[in-house]
Amino acid sequence: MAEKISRYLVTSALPYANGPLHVGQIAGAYLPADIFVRYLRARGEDVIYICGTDEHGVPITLTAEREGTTPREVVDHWWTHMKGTFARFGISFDNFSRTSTELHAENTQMIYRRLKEGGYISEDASLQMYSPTEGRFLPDRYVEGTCPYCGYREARGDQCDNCGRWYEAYQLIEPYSKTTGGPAEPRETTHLYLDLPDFSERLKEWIGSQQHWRGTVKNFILGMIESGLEQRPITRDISWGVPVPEPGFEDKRFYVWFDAPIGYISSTMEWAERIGEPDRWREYWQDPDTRMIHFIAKDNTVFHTVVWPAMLMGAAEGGGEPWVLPYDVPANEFMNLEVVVDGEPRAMQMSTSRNLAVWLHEALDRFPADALRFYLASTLPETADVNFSWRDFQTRVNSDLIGNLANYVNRVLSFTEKYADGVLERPDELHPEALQAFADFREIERRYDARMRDERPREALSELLALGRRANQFFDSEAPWNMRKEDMGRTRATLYACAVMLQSIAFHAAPYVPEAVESLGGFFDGPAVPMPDEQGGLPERFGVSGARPLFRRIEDDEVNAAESRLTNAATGGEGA
Ligand code: B3M
Ligand code: ZN
Repeated sequence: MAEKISRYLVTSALPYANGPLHVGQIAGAYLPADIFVRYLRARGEDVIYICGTDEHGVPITLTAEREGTTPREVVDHWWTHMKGTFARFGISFDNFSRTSTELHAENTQMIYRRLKEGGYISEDASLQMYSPTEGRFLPDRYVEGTCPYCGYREARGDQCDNCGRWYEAYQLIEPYSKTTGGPAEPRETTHLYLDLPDFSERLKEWIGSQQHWRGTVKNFILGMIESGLEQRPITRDISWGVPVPEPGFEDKRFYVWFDAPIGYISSTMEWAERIGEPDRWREYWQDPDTRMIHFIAKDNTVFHTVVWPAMLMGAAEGGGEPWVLPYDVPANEFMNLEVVVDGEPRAMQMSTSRNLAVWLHEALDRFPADALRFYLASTLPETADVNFSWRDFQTRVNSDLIGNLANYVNRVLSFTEKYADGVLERPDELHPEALQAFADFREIERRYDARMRDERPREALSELLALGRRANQFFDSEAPWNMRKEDMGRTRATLYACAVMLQSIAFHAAPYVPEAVESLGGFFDGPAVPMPDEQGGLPERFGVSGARPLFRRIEDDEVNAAESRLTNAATGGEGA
C-alpha cells in the first residue's frame, strides 16, 4: 500500500513518577501512540515503542517531604503503579524504563560532555533564593512571598496566582520558605547554561523544512525562535537528580528537563540489552532513515521541538555518531472534564490536587479497557481541546462500538453458525454486490491508512466506523434471513463475503480494541487482514464456532456512579 519506511522509533512523553495516570494524559500522549504503533506493527513495519517514567524534578522531592519518605521510595512506588496501569490498559510499550537508572545518569553525562566539547556550555552566576535555616537553595516552587506587582501575599516563586505576572523569585517582597515558613534571601549561585541562541538559525531551517508537521506546532515554534532564544540553565541547586560531572558542582544536579528526553535514548538501550542485541539501539538513534516520532501533550512542545533537537545537534558535534532528530512531534491539545453539577453538565479543568480527574486505574476498575480505549480514541484532542464525559462514553460505546461494529460481527457469526453450520467455503463466483462492497472497502481502507500514517488515529477511527456501516449495509440489503429460504447457495456466498469484510474490520479495529479482536480469534477461524486486492488472496474457508458477544453494553447505573464520583470531587462532597 503506502511506501515502506525503513524504521520507526515512537515515544510517548515520560510521565512524572509522582502520582496516578489520568485520562487526560492518556489521550494526549499514550493512546494515540499505542494505536499508531499497533497499526504499523500489523503492517509489518520495523517499529519500536519506547517510554519510561520521568523520576526527577522538584515536585517528586516535595511529595517525599510531604509524605515523610524519600524520592527513591516515591518513584519506586509510582513506577510500579504506572507500569501496571499501562499494561491493564493495553499500552504496548517495547520498553518501559525509568530515569533514575545508572545507565541513564551515564547517558546524561555523556550528552553533557559532548555538548561541552562542541562549545555549547557556559558557566554563569545568578541570584537564587536561599534558606539559611535549612542551609539550602530553594527551587522556585519552595518559595512564596508578596507579589512585587499587586501585593498579593501568597505569591508563588515564579508567578503570581492573583495577577498572573511572571518575575524572578528574588523580586518577591518578604520571601519565605514554603516548607519551614522561615525567611529566604537571594544568594549568588553558579550554573551551567546551554547556548540555545547559537542554534537559532539551524533550528529555523530544520523546522521550516518539516512539511509534514502540524501547522499549529510549526508556526508556534517558528514564532518563538523568531522572537529570540535565551541561554538555558541546565543545572539546579537540588540533591535529587543526575549528578553534574564538574568540580564545584557536587551539590548540584542536572535540571529535570535536561535529562528527561535523554531517557528516550536510555530506554532504547535498555530494550536492546534486554532482547540480547545490545547494539540494536544504534539503528534507531544513529541511522538517518529512522523516523523518530514523539507523542506529547502541547505543554511539552518547546522542549521537544527546540531544546531537545538543539541538544542532539550540539552533542553530535562533540564527538561520536550523529543523532537522529525528531521526524515529527505530534503535540496534542488538552482534555477537560464534563462534570454534572446541579444536574447540568459543566466543562471543568482537571485538578489532580482536588481529585477532580478520571484516574485511569479507577476507570479500569469500572469498565473494560477496550471500551475506554474506544471512547478515548473517538475523542482524542488532535486538533482542539476536548471534554471527557461519562455520558458520551456510554453513547459512543453503546451506539458506535456495539451498535455498529460489534453488531455486525455478531450478526454475521451467529447467522453463520445457525444457518450455515459454522462453515463458509469460498464460492466459485462472488456476485457483483459483494465485489462492489469489497471495492468500497479498499477505498475506505486507503483513507484509514493515510490518516493513521498521518498520526491521526481519531480520524482513522471514523474510517473504521465507515467500514462497519458499509458492511452492515451490505448485510441489510442482502437480507440473508429472507434469502436463505429461497437460495441457500447465494446466502452462503453472501455470508462468505461478509466474513471477508469481517477480517478487514478486525484488522482495522485491532489497534483500538486489541483484547476484543484477540478474543474474536477464539471463535472465528479467519485471520485479521486488510481486504485482499482484486488478484485474489481470499481464504478457502472460514469457520465459526461458539460465537459470543465481544462487548457488553454500558449501563446507566455504572455511568451514574462514575459521574457522581466527579460531581462529589467538584463540589467537595462525600467520597471526593
Ligand atoms: N515528565 C512532563 C509531563 O509528564 C514530562 C515529560 C517529559 S518527556 C521527555 O508532562
Ligand atoms: Zn500579583
